[in-house]
Amino acid sequence: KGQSPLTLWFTGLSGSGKSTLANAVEKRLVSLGNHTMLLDGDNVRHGLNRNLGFKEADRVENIRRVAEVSKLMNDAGLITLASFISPYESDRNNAREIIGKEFIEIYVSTPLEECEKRDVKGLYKKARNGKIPNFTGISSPYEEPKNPDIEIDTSRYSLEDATEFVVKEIMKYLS
Ligand code: GGZ
Repeated sequence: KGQSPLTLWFTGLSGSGKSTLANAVEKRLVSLGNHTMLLDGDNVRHGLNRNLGFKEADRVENIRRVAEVSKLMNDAGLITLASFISPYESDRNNAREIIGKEFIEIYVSTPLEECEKRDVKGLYKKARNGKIPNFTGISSPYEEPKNPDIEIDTSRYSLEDATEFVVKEIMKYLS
């Protein structure tokens, strides 16, 4: 299948496996000959969005800017993979409005219990101890997508199988 611009929008809790999955999906898409751009907190919150934190208004602006950048990347012909908690339904809807029909919502639905058990960076522990305010799932809301285009719970599959599943679903949107 040939190149057609898309924005693959990964939403889910911290530690749900969004970025790991987005990275693996990106590798597969590149090996199939696609040109991609991956956006996540690591490359966006340290640069473009370094002035934003985790209050509601900052998250709203974070997602708005990422949606606008995703749109620009799509206009350049790239497949964008955007991996952000994006906890508010209204912001994801707004991203869909900005990006248009290229927007594909991928809900990484790994349960909070599992994310907290993984606690890869020790952030949940700090949040429980009150050391990180407004932490998603603990002291800040996560509004579950009601009708995602793709849903995957990474606690139930190997990374390989999860990647395979998501890539197969994405193929339906590639011309
Ligand atoms: C949620 C936080 C917070 C708070 C720091 N709440 O697991 P991580 O570390 O690597 O991913 C999380 C990342 C979330 O940034 P996003 O840009 O995806 O968030 S949003 O879409 O809501 O704007 C986590 C870290 O930042 N982190 N403080 N309070 N996650």
